[in-house]
Amino acid sequence: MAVTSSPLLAADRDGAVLTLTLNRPDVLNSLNDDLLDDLNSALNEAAGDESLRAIVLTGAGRGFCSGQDLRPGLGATGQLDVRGHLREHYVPAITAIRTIEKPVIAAVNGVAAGAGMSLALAADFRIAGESSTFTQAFVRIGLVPDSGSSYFLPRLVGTAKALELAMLGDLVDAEEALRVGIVNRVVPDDQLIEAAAELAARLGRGPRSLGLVKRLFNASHDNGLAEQLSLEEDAQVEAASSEDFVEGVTAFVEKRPPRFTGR
Ligand code: T3D
Repeated sequence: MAVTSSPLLAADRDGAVLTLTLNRPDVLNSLNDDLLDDLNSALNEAAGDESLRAIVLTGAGRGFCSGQDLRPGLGATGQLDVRGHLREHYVPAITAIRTIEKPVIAAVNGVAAGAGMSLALAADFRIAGESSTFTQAFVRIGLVPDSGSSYFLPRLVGTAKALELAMLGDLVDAEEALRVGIVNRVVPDDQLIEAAAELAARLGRGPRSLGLVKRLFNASHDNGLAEQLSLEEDAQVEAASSEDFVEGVTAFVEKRPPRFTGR
């Protein structure tokens, strides 16, 4: 099944891997409502397709994503309906990245600013091109971190560093992003897509339990040990009843590599 492409969001499938490319390169892939809604729809379609087993999110051109499209300005009233806007467009997209039970890799090919950085932080893996940069740009225009940045960032880098990034809004380069734990790895720019595709293909050959790992880790920050142990029980029961568990144990006994199907 093909996931729907749109002029703002290219959806390309290669076997079990779906690559979603934000496609507004002239404005460093800044986010408007249509792009956020297309992203949300594509992820929902992907969630329903059992044969898709990993997702790469990247940007066209020299930027990953520069956050909210600021060009429309504030309009005649000088005010935005920020609450409605976040609820209707940003929250669904960020929630879709976190709740899809398939690994999502952000291949950060340039600047990730404001909500663009939030998109990258919401992913399960971040691979950065060596010239990529990250900024909590919100504060530069008098806003606060949104789209999950205030949730993901302290969990990834600790409160002290997260506050520094959020309050100063400075640009962080890829090496610094790696050092503080924003990204998993940095690769030469011209190898970024290949590196992301390789990781996605590997994850795409993984077992059904990958989605359950994501479910467990999503919950772990908000749970106490007792709740988390109970959630692990539930997830393990589900994993143990998967075809991939049978295949994993059979392959071990037969001393051969497993051939997982994601079921
Ligand atoms: O509405 C709500 O619900 C609130 C939600 C808010 C969420 C947010 O994301 S708030 C944060 C919004 N984003 C920003 O504040 C970042 C703005 N952009 C920048 O600060 C810089 O562009 C960058 C640091 C990202 C990159 O700088 P640089 O020098 O590499 O590129 P540039 O020359 O500034 O940008 C290239 C073009 O993209 C330029 O257009 P031009 O002059 O060639 O026609 C620039 O205007 C455009 N662009 C960059 N970012 C945005 C943008 N156009 C619209 N919106 C943008 N966010």
